[in-house]
Formats: sequence, C-alpha cells, structure tokens
Amino acid sequence: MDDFSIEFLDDGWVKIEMKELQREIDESGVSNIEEFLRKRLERWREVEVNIAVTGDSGAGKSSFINAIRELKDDDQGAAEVKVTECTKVPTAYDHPTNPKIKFWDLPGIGTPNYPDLETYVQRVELEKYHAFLIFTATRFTENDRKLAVKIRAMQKKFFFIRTKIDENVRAESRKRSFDENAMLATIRRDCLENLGDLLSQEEDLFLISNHEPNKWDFVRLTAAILDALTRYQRESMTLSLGKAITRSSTEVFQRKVDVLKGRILIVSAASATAALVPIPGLSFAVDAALILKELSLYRSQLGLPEIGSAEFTRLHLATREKVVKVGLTTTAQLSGFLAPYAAEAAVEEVTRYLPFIGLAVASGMSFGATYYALCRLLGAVEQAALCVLREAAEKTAADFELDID
Ligand SMILES: Nc1nc2c(ncn2[C@@H]2O[C@H](COP(=O)(O)OP(=O)(O)O)[C@@H](O)[C@H]2O)c(=O)[nH]1
Ligand SMILES: [Mg+2]
Repeated sequence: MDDFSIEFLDDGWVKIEMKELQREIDESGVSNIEEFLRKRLERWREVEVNIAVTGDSGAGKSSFINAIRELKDDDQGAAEVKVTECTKVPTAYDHPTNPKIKFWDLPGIGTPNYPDLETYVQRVELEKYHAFLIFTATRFTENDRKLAVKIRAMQKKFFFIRTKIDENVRAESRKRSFDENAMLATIRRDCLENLGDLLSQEEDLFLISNHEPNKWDFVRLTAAILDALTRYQRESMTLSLGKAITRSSTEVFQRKVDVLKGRILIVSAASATAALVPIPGLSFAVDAALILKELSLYRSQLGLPEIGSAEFTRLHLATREKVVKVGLTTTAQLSGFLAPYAAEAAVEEVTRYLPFIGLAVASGMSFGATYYALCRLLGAVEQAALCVLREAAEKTAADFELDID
C-alpha cells in the first residue's frame, strides 16, 4: 500500500500522510509502533522485484543483466554471454546487493521450446514480472511486437531497447562527415517506424551500449525501470543500485538522496519510540545505534570511500576532512555531533514537527533532535560525496589528457 507519503516542502516543513501508521495505531495500539517503524526501515530489503528481459538471441540480454548488476561477464554469478546462445527456460539472476531483485533472462519466442506466442504466454508466467525489457541489436521482430501487445493488455510496463550503439558509433566515426547525434536520431527513427504505434511515448525506446553504461540512454533506462515500479519496489531497487551507476549519474545519485531523505522521519520516529537510554553529555535520549546505522547507510549509498582506504588517501585534504566529519561510528562521536542540536534550535524543531507524529512519539525531545541531526548528517554526507565525485571526474579528465598527449 502506498499510503505512507512524505513530502518535503520548500519552507523546510514536512507534510506527512500517515494513513498506514494511523491504521497500525488503530489496529494494534501504540505498543506496536516501534516494531512497525523498524520493519518499515528494513522493508526495502524484502520487497520482491522481477524484471523480465527478452528479445532475440544475441541481442545483448545477458550482457545487460550483467551491466545493470555491475558484474563483469566472467564474474561469479554473471549471466553467460555468448554469440550463439539460446536460453531454454526462464533463468533468474539476483542483484548482487539484494537477492530479492531478480532479472529474468527469458527464452525468445520462436525458439524450439516456445515456437509461438501462445505457447510462450502459456509457459512463461508473464503475471509475475513487474516490468518487461524487450531487446534487439538490429530490428524488433514481429514476435517482439506481439509480446508487447500482450503485456500492454495486462497493463504492465514494457520498454524497447536497441543495444550495441557503441558499434554503430565506431563504424560511423570512420566516415569523414561523422555526426553522432544525427546517427542516433536515424537509429531512433528507424526503431520507432519498426514499432509502429506500439509505444505510448517515444521515451520508452532506449538506445544503449551494455559495454558503456555511462553513455547514451543506459542511465535513462535505469531511471525508467525504477519509475515503472511501485513505491517500495522503487525504494528497494534505488538503494540496491551499485557504486558505478551512482557515480556516473547525478540522476541516480539524487534519487538515492531522495530515498534516504524519505526515511529520516521514520528513523526519527523509531528512535523516539525506542526504550530510551540517555546518552552522557546530551540532555535528551536517542537511539544511537539506529542513527549510526542509518548514517552508515548514507555513506555506503552515496559512495563515500572507507576512511584509510587507498581511494580515501588519494583525496584532497579538504575532501578527506569532509569524509572524516561524517565518519562517526561510536555513541561518543555521535554525542559530540548532536550536542549543538540539543540547544534551543532543536527544541523549536520539536514543537514544529511534533503535531505531525501525534500519538506515536513518547519522547518529543528525541524525535526533533534526531530529525534535525539526520537532516544535517545526510546533507554533510551528500556534500562530501559530491566532492569525492568531482575529484574522480577531474582525475579521469586529467588521465584522458595524459593519454592524448
Ligand atoms: N559492442 C557491443 N556488444 C555487445 C553489446 N551487448 C552485447 N554484446 C555482445 O553481443 C554478443 C551477444 O550478447 P549476449 O549478451 O550473450 O546476448 P543474448 O543472447 O541476448 O543474451 C556477445 O558477444 C556480447 O559481448 C553492446 O551493447 N555492445
Ligand atoms: Mg543470453
């Protein structure tokens, strides 16, 4: 149910639709709120997502399944990439960071086990997939189109994907009059013609290379898959996307920040409803372990290097300082960070946010302070991560210049 919505307004206020929480209060009484909130925070690890990947043999299905999972073709758990391979039964490939997210390599229609669409629909349980990706390296087939019609009738989302754009670019670039954008526009137009009126919007066609996921429409496709899912699935898949995709795309980075922001309220409420043990040096109690765990999630999600790692050591001093500042791991360190918020500002925050959470909060003091502190911590991790990203980009540019010298 998507009725637990949190909206951040421009003036710093939070608008919360807490129907889900309210129902929990009504049904189970206040005593279960803490457990409910804690489960809610872990839910992204439990939601199932099944993405169907289909299309002709050789279209690049297995390569895509590896690319989106950030696996090399010869890594353990990678889908087998072959020039003449023929998938016989639907095969699931787990996301490495979240086994509940599965990419399904579906056998092509017209292969021996599935000679036609009718047999295909009977044997492949189309119902269980949440989104369909239909691949080609050349032209979409009659079967691809028929399948899309079927999927549309089931009111499920499908995308058409034209792979191996890198090969087109490489071939075309040998010409004297090379114009990449014009070439892409031609491929796009040909595909659209090929698909007729199947697409409700042209944006549902993607030109990608599985070998260069930071180029062309690969990131846009990643975002479109996220948008085709329900809220909890989207949250789950967003947080499961790996470091390389996050780093090569400001869009994915921003989506991660937004999902993490959306959790702050729940973390704060969970902290406030916990059986509280005051922390020395603070005038209020928070669930330090919960906050530190959330902070650790911020760091890993936004791609901060471990303090002391080789990547960390290579950073500029100013960036290292930013990374260290949010590297809190102990209650004492957290206490130091939170102390300023125990002052008047935090109290004021409490009076602002408390009405929204109503009955759920036993101890108002810890809710406001936790909320405020987590906003600050997430903001600080985001800033540090952007510095790390900028340095990585500068370094790549410098290496590139060295190469062409
Ligand atoms: N250049 C290029 N080659 C690709 C791309 N995607 C797949 N391939 C190659 O095409 C061949 C078939 O790929 P595979 O992923 O096994 O296709 P599948 O049969 O649809 O699973 C392999 O040699 C891949 O390395 C791509 O985007 N660009
Ligand atoms: Mg394959």
